[in-house]
Parts: sequence; C-alpha cells; structure tokens
Amino acid sequence: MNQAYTIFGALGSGSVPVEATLTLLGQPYSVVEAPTWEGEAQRAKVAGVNPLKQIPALVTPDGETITESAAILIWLADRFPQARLAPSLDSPLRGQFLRWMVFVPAAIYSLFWVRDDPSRLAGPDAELGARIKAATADRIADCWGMMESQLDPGRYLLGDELTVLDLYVAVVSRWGSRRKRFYAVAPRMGEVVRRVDADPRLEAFWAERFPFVDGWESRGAAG
Ligand SMILES: N[C@@H](CCC(=O)N[C@@H](CS)C(=O)NCC(=O)O)C(=O)O
Repeated sequence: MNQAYTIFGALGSGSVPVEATLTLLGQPYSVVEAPTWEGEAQRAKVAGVNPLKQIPALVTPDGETITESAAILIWLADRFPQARLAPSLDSPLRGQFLRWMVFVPAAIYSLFWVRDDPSRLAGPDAELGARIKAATADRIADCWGMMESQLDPGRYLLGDELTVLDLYVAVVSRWGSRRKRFYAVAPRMGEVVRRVDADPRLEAFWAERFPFVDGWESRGAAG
C-alpha cells in the first residue's frame, strides 16, 4: 500500500484545488506533473490512470484512482470531516454545496476542453474557432453571473466556513480572462476568491502552484 496520495496534475490546472485541499488537510502527497495541453508526451503520462488523458487524477493511499475534479474534492472533504471542508451530510447547506460543485465542472470547466483547442470542434476553420472562443467566453461569464445571482455569500461562498467549493472557484475563475470578466459579473464571489487567494495557510502553496504574478488579474484576452 502506498503511504501518500499521488496527484496527476499541473501548475495552474484543475489539479490545483485538489492540491490545495490536501495542503489544508495536512496530508502528504506527490504530484506527477503532466500539463496535458502540451502534447502527446504529457498526455501519455496520464493515460494509465485516466483513459481520457485528462488531469486531475488522484491515486489514493489504497491504490484507488479517482478522476473528475469535483468528485475528488467532495471525496476528500468527506473523507476528512473533521477539517470541515464541506457541509456535512445532514447540513442544510449540503444541497447547495452539491449543486454548485456539479455546476462548476458541468457548465464552466467543460467549456475549456474546446477553448484550449477550438479546432476540436471547428476543425481547421480559424474564423469558426475564434467565434467558438468568443461564444464560450460569453457563456462562461453568463454562468458565473447566474451563480452570483443565486448565492448569498458570507466570508465564503456558502456562508462563513471555507469549503472545497471556494478553492475550486478560486482556481477555475482564474482561467480565460484571469478573472477580469469574473469580477465584473460576480463581484460578491470576487470578494470571496480574493479572500481565498489571501489565506495565509495557502500563501506558499499559491506562490508555487498558481503564482500571482504582477498584473495577472488585468492581463489576458477576452477570456
Ligand atoms: N471533467 C474533468 C475535466 C478535466 C480537464 O479538462 N482537464 C484539463 C486540464 S485542466 C485537461 O487535462 N485537458 C486535456 C484534454 O482534455 O485533452 C474534471 O473535472 O476533472
């Protein structure tokens, strides 16, 4: 039996909220760095644990492999309930927690499959690719705006306790326009993710795994 968790992941990717969760939990883990968007050699590193060749994939100390970022995050939070990184099964917040934990990958994260490489749908048609990129940016902004309208955040998205949902949104919101549009359509969620960015327990972690380089929030394309 392995002693620690192994994460197949990459800097700035969907593995980062999983790594942040394990950091907060104080659980030992190692990362197999595999930026899958960089080509077949990187994708091949992941093929053995995820036939879709996507990250993140978590291999547990028992040797079980779990893919799908939201499933991994929920599983970890439930596995260590004393850390209170998710509302408990009988909490009145549980339904909304599950709702948004599914919404983020279903409505938003999944669009990056085509945004990362629009030719996956557009083929060699560059103009169509550009239209897909713009339309998916609008859709992502609409989805963040819808989430903002449905939530009533406290210090964190579901109230005053940090959950894995906050870690998840803090990372996914940085893709594309580097939160430029996110802050515009979701100002209250924006306050929450800035609080997560500034969490002293994660300062060294963010610097290593998703650095806040100068001006990152205002750089980038349409998103
Ligand atoms: N549904 C998956 C999506 C994972 C995903 O799209 N990962 C990206 C990196 S952040 C990836 O590996 N992309 C390469 C590809 O799809 O070919 C999840 O939530 O974990």
